[in-house]
Amino acid sequence: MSKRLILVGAIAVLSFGAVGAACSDDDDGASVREVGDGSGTGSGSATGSATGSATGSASGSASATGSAIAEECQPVGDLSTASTRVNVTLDEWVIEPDTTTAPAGQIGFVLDNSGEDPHELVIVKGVAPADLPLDEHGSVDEEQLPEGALIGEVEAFAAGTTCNGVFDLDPGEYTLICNVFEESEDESHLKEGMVTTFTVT
Ligand SMILES: [Cu+2]
Repeated sequence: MSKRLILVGAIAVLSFGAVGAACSDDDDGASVREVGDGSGTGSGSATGSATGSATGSASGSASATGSAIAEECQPVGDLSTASTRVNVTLDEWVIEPDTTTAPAGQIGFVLDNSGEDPHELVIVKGVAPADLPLDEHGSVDEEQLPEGALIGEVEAFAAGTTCNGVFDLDPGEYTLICNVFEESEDESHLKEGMVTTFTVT
């Protein structure tokens, strides 16, 4: 009984302290304005808006750098519809399919990023590795590829995870590329060696 009374007393003191703090904040007009300017919204929702803007800027920078930052697997198509599966290991600095040929159709690329960086898979048709148009960083300038050559891609996903993409491929010669460019390290994954050829029969 006496314990409970003490607890109630403590809570009363705490609440009083909180109210006191809030009042003194209100009195301090300068600091209240500063919080408001910083978050752009009311100080009452400071936690909510902090989380929201963190998520927003993460996806924003991902698209700005051409997918180099996105790490969540974004599968392309439905792997269960693939007529053939090709397992591909992505690592520093290789792209290693478990086969270099596959029959035309819905080819499912099952990607295993066993490296330490995010990697991606870009599929280009009819342009040999030596003929790829490069930008100033040594990455493929996707806009400069011949029309129709860019078949598709599985965006960069995190190290130690898997992802997949299904692409309807006609017979022909294909080039598989990781076109990630890490600005902080000035490192083009293609230039480091993440490119290989693949034949569809
Ligand atoms: Cu890569």
